[in-house]
Amino acid sequence: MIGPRCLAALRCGVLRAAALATAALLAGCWPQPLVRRDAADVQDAAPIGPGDLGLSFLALAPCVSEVDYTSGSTTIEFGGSLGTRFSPNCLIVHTGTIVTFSGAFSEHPLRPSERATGPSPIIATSQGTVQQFAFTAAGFYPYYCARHGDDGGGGMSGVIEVVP
Ligand SMILES: [Cu+2]
Repeated sequence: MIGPRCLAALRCGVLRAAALATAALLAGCWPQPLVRRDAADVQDAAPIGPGDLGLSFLALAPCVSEVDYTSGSTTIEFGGSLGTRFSPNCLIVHTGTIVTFSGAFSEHPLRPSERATGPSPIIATSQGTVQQFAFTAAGFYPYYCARHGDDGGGGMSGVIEVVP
């Protein structure tokens, strides 16, 4: 005997599967997970690892390889003795992490990149020396210095990768 709730769940599951299959076919990449891709990413589309929710690695300049990313510290320092760079500039964190940017924003105005995979928690900052942003959604969040970098990942720039 199948109850109405079970039937609804089955129908939902079937619809979801059909939608995923259709989207995958449209993307021309069945049966790989659905991800936003660019040309560089095709060469490196390996999954992040166990527990990831279908989010595959996305090569975004200047962090074009998985080995570019460092974990551990959640503070990104810049300017001063570091010069015109962020350290680390390619940082991987789990969802729910608060990342701290530390340096002179007046000399290195921080900007979120348009290339982010979703709404970026990074807010344009041009004053002060410490700013914190909470990353609640998995994805890739590039950023750059408006004076020494650019939105394409050139110069003083970086990416924060957020995994579940
Ligand atoms: Cu700068």
